[in-house]
Amino acid sequence: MAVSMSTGLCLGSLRQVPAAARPAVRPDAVAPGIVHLGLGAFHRAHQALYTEEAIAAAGGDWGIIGVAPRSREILQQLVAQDRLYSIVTISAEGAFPRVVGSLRELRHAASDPLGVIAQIANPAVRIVTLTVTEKAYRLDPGGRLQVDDALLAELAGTVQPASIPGLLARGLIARQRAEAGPIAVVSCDNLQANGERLRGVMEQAMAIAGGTLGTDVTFPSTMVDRIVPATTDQTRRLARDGLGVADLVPVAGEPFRQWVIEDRFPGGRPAWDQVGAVLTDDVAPWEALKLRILNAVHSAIAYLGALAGQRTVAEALMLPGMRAVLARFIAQDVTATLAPPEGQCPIAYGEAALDRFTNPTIGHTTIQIAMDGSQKLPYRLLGTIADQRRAGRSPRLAALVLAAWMRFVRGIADDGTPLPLNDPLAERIRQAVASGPDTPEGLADALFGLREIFHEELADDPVLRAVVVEWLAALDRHGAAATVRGEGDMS
Ligand code: CS2
Repeated sequence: MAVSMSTGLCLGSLRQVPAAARPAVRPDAVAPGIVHLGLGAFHRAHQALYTEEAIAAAGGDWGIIGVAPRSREILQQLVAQDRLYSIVTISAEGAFPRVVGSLRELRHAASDPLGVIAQIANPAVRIVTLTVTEKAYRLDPGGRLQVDDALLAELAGTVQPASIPGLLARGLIARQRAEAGPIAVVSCDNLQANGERLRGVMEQAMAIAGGTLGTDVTFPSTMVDRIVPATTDQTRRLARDGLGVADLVPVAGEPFRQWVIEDRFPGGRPAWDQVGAVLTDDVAPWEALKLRILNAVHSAIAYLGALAGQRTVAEALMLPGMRAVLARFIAQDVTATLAPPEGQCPIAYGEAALDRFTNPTIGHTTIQIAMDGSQKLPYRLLGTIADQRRAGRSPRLAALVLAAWMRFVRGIADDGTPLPLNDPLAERIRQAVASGPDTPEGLADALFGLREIFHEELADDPVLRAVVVEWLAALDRHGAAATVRGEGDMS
């Protein structure tokens, strides 16, 4: 049967989708059990998929109530598709879309915060998961919640909550009042000790809101991993070609995926362990391995690559010397700071991550990864640098990555093209950069002075400053490509 180009993905058109690409469960067939905050591509390519497969494998009322904090567009498109969307798995073998059916309901926090609060307080809901990115946790470098007037008003209940701590605090208080039972609140963001940090944020937020965290609320830590580039027209084309119907909101992902979860779910959980997730009692070594190797290398490629005019991660990795420099960064600077999970070798893990990054079909852009550096680098890079400095060593290549970020936020690529600064601290960073002379020393002093990013320990470290200034001078004189090539030759 010829399929008209205008047929859109929805329950009614599933018959036209090849059997292997149909959802493992139907969104209307599963009762809700999870509220998820943050409906971005990563959640849809990761936890929503694991959850769908877990329901298909072992049952359970674990349908997801997906909450978009701000963007209404994604909600409208998902509603139009009966909450169905596809994941296009992309590799050298081709692009394979599959429709996912675990989104049971959808909510928009910005226009309906009370609806979200009511769902957090719903006894049927026993898990809240989050993919809201680092900045939504509002942590300062000391790990404290940064409270401003707007958040105070949200927590005092004088305005409707818009922030994640505000929504969660009001939701958990409503849940206590409703005696709705135990719940696990699970951060799936790239923060070291993400569970503990979220607990810390919520303890402070609840105290301000006049509540306390009950013992029936747990905050399991997790390590999540899958490369999910931004959806493009090409993703939509691939989805339509494979499905035979048009999906307006597909997500693309690499074949690899990993989820390590601390197993503390007082209200139960989906059988994620039956579909490849690792349930354990200690996630910290996994988080450190991933953040300090995979994510740090990703950021290194993003900043050095963007300075050198490279559009994608795979292209940037082809720069002569790049892979050698990154392998040395892992071996010389990162490995000594890790206590890896049993059976894991950081060097081999790093090689596998670099192999994943070379997948040319993924098209992950350097600019996408470069965003929010002020929020990402503390977890990915500054911990490594601080540990190395405490041990009396000078982590040379980690300092190169830091210098590359500093050059990047200066806003000009090596060929003179402007670089976008997409960061919650963009204004502060711009002011700092403009406040000093445009020299390696001036740039280093201006940016190390940002106490929102750098602890005193690093900001006032003359050894670190000297090596960063040296790299800034090299990047200034030779550009990123030649600096990397020169350093790579030394391998
Ligand atoms: C990336 C991550 O955008 C970024 O900062 O480093 O999103 C990365 O792709 C994922 O963490 C991989 O699991």
